[in-house]
Amino acid sequence: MDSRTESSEALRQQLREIARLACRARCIVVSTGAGTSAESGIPTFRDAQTGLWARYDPVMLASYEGFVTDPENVWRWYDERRQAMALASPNPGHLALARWEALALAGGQEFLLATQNIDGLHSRAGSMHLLELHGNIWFARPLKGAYSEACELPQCPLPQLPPYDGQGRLLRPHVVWFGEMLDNAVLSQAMVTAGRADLLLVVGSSSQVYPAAALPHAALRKGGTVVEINPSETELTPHAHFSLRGPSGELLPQLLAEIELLHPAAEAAAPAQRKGAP
Ligand code: BJW
Repeated sequence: MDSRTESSEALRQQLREIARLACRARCIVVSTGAGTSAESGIPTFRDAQTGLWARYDPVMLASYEGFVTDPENVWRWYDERRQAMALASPNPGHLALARWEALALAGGQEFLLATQNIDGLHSRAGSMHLLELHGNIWFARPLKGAYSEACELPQCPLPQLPPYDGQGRLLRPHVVWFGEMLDNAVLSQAMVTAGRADLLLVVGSSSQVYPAAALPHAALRKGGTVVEINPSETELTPHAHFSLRGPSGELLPQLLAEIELLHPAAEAAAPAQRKGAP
């Protein structure tokens, strides 16, 4: 066996083992970051050269202080990103997560997807039990308003920068900037569910930004199994039980294929697909 065959066999064995755990788990949590959308053409933040923070200053563009200094500049950046995201489509990784969730729910398992992404691609892929920890770029809220005042802002590009609401209040993107608290209800649901997860996957995140990066540790403290999917090592790698090295648009469909071979709900959900399975 050459080393490439050996490593692809090792990967297959890991995927099988994770699939076994996925079928036995009562509660599954998947936590995604920017890398999950990379294969949809949306740049990550911290990747050298291609990451947004290699080209833009996060203090000017992703902080409350930057926004109040120059709301038009910040909105221009978000409007450009909205235009790029509007052209993007969910990739095979997003679709595999949505299909896995459907199987898990059909089998009576609890399944939660907690994403740091603001691009809306998980819901476009069909994910239902979804928490958007850092908000959603397709929504806006008054600068001095609560999270609950967020409303959809579908026009793209925006006709006026910065946008105002019907009462003349300056709107801000419905996202979470550095130094801002996450929506308390959203964060506590994510933390509590992670704490009871038998299996937690972290996909496409550098695991540097808190509190999202704390989710796998909540699972680890209660004895949950943690799996990382990422082409590179991250701060989570030393703590994860499994680290699968590669793009999520390839590895998540491979994992789903292994789950579909074992999952009791797969037969009912897709009998035609299973007939061809080895
Ligand atoms: C692939 C792939 C492929 C590539 N397949 N994978 C000092 C000062 C101020 C604050 C702090 C401080 N120290 C700590 C803090 C707290 C701070 C924090 O964690 N900072 C760290 C950076 C040090 N956190 C906060 O401020 C949070 N709030 C908070 O803690 O409130 C309490 C508080 C209140 C007051 C004061 C202090 C604390 C809020 C964090 C909000 C983050 N916001 C952003 C912008 C969102 C809006 C927007 O998009 O414009 O969220 S920043 C950015 O980072 C974005 C992301 O969601 C987030 C995480 O990034 P992610 O998803 O991990 O992406 P990358 O690029 O880092 O990694 C991509 C990965 O994908 C890489 O590993 C690749 O290898 C991989 N990859 N291709 C799979 N095909």
